[in-house]
Amino acid sequence: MQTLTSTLAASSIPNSLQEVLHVITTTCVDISGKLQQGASAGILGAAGNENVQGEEQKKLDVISNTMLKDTLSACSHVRAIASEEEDDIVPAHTTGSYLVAFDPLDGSSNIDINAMVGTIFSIYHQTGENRATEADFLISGKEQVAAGYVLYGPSCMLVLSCGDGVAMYTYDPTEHVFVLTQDKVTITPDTNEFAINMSNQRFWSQAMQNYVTDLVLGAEGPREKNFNMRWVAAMVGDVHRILCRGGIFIYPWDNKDPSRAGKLRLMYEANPMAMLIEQAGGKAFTHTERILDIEPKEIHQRVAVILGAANEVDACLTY
Ligand code: AFP
Repeated sequence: MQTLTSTLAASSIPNSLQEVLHVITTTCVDISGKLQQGASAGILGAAGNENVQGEEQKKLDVISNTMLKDTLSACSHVRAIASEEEDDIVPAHTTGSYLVAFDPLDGSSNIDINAMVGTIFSIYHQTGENRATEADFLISGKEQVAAGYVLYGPSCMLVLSCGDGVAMYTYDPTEHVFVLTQDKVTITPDTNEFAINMSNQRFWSQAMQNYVTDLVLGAEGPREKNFNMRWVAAMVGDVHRILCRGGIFIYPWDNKDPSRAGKLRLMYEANPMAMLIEQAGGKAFTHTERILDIEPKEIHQRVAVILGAANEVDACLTY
């Protein structure tokens, strides 16, 4: 049996990065435990405050964020963290070599209905010994040394890339280990499945409306094949489905709030997912550029996201 620990130990990944990954994954197992307790522990529902982006925080958003912040800040290899639930970056150790950005609980509207949620993370290497500032985090996604997510579904899964493909691990609660259950994950370039929040259709650009209209026209339309639609309302769930059986996921720009480039956050949603998708042979773009090439301007920046099966992303971009 190959486990996360044994596969990392057999790789050329530096021990320091292995330790950071160990901290993230063991904390996520503890978050999974909290999620399993759910209503019985009185930890469902709203926390009664908003995050920096004006979104209502759930109790479990706050709990997961605190757990990851505490454990990562205690790890000597971590220079600083950035989180969806923190207004500013949190400096840790000036001698640490890694910056970690994370969404502690993606899809938090799913928490109260006992549906899929996950933790998304992105890791950068940094040299020097300065006290970290926000500027240190403003690095394009192609510089990530590792990215992944832990999915809290019927089973708890870790999906990870350290720049050499994508591996999936399933947590075995009896042995307390992540077991390697799929290596070298690949996304087939063609698909007949798309994921988009259709209720926003009237707010999209005309080009995006035309693209989705053609998908929905199916075999009778210009695409000449039928498409199926899925929407988990947690990017982590939609991306996981695409890594398992293909598809395209889109959260486009819309004119509900034209000042926002999109709903999803670049640093701890789009970038780590783009790395996983590209490492699995797919593509990840905004309307105009490759996500991993974007030079971030601030840690909570938003972007439009079009990712998944390579040929379908290309087809979408032609519109
Ligand atoms: P929350 O984590 O705030 O619930 O948002 C989840 C998310 O950022 C992303 O994971 C989903 O794909 C998307 O929002 C869902 O958005 P809709 O509310 O438009 O379905």
